[in-house]
Amino acid sequence: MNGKERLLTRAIVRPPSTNFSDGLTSVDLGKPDYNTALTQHATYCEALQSCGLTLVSLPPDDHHPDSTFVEDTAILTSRCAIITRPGAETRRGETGTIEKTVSQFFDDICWIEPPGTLDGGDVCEAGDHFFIGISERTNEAGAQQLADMLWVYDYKSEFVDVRNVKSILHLKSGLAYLGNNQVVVIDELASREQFRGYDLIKVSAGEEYAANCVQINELLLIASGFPLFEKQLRELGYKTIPIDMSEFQKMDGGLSCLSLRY
Ligand code: CIR
Repeated sequence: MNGKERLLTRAIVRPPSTNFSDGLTSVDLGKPDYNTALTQHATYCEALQSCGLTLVSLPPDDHHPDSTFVEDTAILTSRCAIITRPGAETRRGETGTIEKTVSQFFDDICWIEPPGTLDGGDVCEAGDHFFIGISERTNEAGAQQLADMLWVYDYKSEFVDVRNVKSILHLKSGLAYLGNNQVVVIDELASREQFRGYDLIKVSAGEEYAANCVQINELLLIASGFPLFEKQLRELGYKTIPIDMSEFQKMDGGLSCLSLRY
């Protein structure tokens, strides 16, 4: 299933703004430290570069405290780009700069329109197939619009309703596609029929946050501090780069949210 993995060459990133700690969060892990977040973001950017990516770094946006989580604002495929309409109203204004940046690199751009809402964190690309999460942020109209757009570009997609999985904000908070038919999943998603036919790498209890990992070319970015998961991946032959994500975790963010890769 879905053998082809695309070579990634670029990533859009945006460092956290000074008011980063005013962003949305549903977890009770305390207030993030801004300077530590900046350092962690810089380390993340170095890791992307070590995977062979050229960075397009946008200036911090103080009008939008969640704007460092660029992944939610667009879906970048090898055939087209889709500018999202984020589910949280406070995040809608983030897409303007992203659209300008994306239009420098993509000829084919589509937009999610009202009443649809869609966050990039709910979209998991698995070769020519996309899993689209329906969540508190992505509604059915948004998911359907995206599925229709992807179909035009010869991609297949299927919905995964995660509204009853309270431990995750987005689909990709609990799911990652690593290529070669291998999917990382949290327990609560492991028995979903959409993932039948894939080789599942199940994240151990207590390490659920680690499910949001990112395969970039030959390397796999993972959150540090999850030894069971890291061991599991190493044994499967993955070359991992662990990154401290503590300050972003406090704001409900994971590794994938901090970049748009293409
Ligand atoms: C939010 O609640 O929108 C941000 N604080 C976190 C977004 C994380 N994005 C992602 O998982 N793709």
